[in-house]
Amino acid sequence: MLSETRQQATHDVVAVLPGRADDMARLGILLGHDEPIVTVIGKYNHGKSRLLNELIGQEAFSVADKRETVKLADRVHQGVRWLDAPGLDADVGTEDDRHATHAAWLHADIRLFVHAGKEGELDAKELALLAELLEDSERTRRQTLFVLTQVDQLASESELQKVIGAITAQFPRIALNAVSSARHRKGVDEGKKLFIEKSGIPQLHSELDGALGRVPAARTYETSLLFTEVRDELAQLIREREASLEASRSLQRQQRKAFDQGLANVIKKVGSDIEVMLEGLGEDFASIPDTAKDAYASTAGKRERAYIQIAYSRGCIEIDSFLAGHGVIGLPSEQETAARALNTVMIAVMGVSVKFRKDLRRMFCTQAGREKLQGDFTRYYEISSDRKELAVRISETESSIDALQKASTSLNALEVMA
Ligand SMILES: Nc1nc2c(ncn2[C@@H]2O[C@H](COP(=O)(O)OP(=O)(O)OP(=O)(O)O)[C@@H](O)[C@H]2O)c(=O)[nH]1
Ligand SMILES: [Mg+2]
Repeated sequence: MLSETRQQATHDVVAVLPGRADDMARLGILLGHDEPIVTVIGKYNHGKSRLLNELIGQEAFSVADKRETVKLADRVHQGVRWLDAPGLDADVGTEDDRHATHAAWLHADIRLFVHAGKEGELDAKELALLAELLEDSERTRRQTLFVLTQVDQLASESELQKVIGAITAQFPRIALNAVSSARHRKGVDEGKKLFIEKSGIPQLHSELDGALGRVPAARTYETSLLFTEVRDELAQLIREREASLEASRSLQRQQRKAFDQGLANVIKKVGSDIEVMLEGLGEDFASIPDTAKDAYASTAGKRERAYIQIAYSRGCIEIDSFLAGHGVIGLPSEQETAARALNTVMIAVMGVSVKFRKDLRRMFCTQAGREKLQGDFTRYYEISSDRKELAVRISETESSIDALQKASTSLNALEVMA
C-alpha cells in the first residue's frame, strides 16, 4: 500500500516538477526504513572496495590493481548496508558507471569520500565533488566522512603530514581519517595489534559508529525536509499559476465586454445612418428593369442600386475597421476559400452585395437583424487568433493547476502514511 502511494506520488510530482525526481526517489528510500546505508565515493583505484572489506571484516567486494568496480554491489553486515560503487572518472567511466554512482548517491546515508594519500592533494574534480557532498550534507544532514587511504604508501610520517596539510588547506572544513587497509589486513592476519591500531581502521570505525548513531535523526530530518520543500514548491507554483489564470480570465472578460459594447454601438450607428439615408431617398426605383438602350445611361434604378450599395459598403467599412481593431481580420484557415479576396469575416457574414432597401433595413434596422450581426461577428471574434491563443493559454493553465493539485494531494497522502 505504501509502495503504491509512493509510486503514485512520485509519478504525480515528477510530472509537474521534473527537477524533483531525485528528491522523490530519495524520499522513497527514506520511507523504506531499511538499515542505514554507507557508501564509498572517489576515484578508481583509490582503495574504496578494499576499505569496505576491512571495515566489515569480509572479502565482500572485489579488489584489483585496475579499474575494478563497475556496478553497485552491496552487503548487509551488522545492521548496516554497505554499498560499493565504481570510481568516479568521467574520462574512463561508462553510462552504467554513472547510473551506479547516481544510485549510490541516492541511497547512502553516510558517504565515505575516499582519496589515496599517495596522490597528494585533491584534483579539481574531487574538490568539486567534495564541495557538492558537503553542501548536500548541510541541506539534508546526510553525512560525509573523508578517508585518506593507502597511507602506508607514503614514505614517512612527515610525508603524510604534508599531504594532510595540503588537503586541509584546500578544504579546511573537513576532518581527515587517515587509514591503511593493507596495514590493517597485516595486523589481523598476523595478530599484530599495533598494526591494527596504526592502520586507522579502528578510529574510522568509531567515527562511523558515531555517524551511524546519528542516521535515524538525520533521516527523520531529511524526510520532513523533502516533504516540506516539495510541498512548498507545489504550493508556490499553484499560487503563481492561479494568479496568472485570474489575470488571463479577467483580460478575457474585459476584452469581450469591450468588443460586445463597441460592436453594438457600431451596428447601431450604421443602422441609424442607413435609416436617415433611406428616408431621404424618396421613391424606390430598384425593381424597374433597365432596357438594352439604358446600358450606358444613368437610370433611376441604377442610381437607387448604387445608393444602396454605397450605404451598405459604408456600413461594412465601419464595422470592418472596428473588427480589425479587435484582431478579427481573416477567416480561420479551415473556412478559407480559394478566392483570397473573399476570405474576410465581413464577406462571410454579410455576403458580397445588397441591392434592395428591404434587405438593408432587415440587416441593420431591425432588432433581429442587429442581433444576428452581433452574434455572427462575435462568433468570429472568439475564433480570431489572439482570442483563441488566450483561450488556449487559459485552458493550459487550468490543466497545469489540476496537475499541480493532483501532485499535492498525492504527496499529502504519502506524508500521512509515512
Ligand atoms: N598498499 C596499499 N594498497 C592498497 C590499499 N588499499 C587498496 N590498495 C590496493 O589498491 C588497488 C585498488 O584497490 P580497490 O579497493 O580495488 O580500489 P577501488 O577504489 O575500489 O577501485 P575501483 O573499484 O576501480 O574504483 C588494489 O590493488 C588494492 O589492493 C592500502 O591501504 N595500501
Ligand atoms: Mg572498487
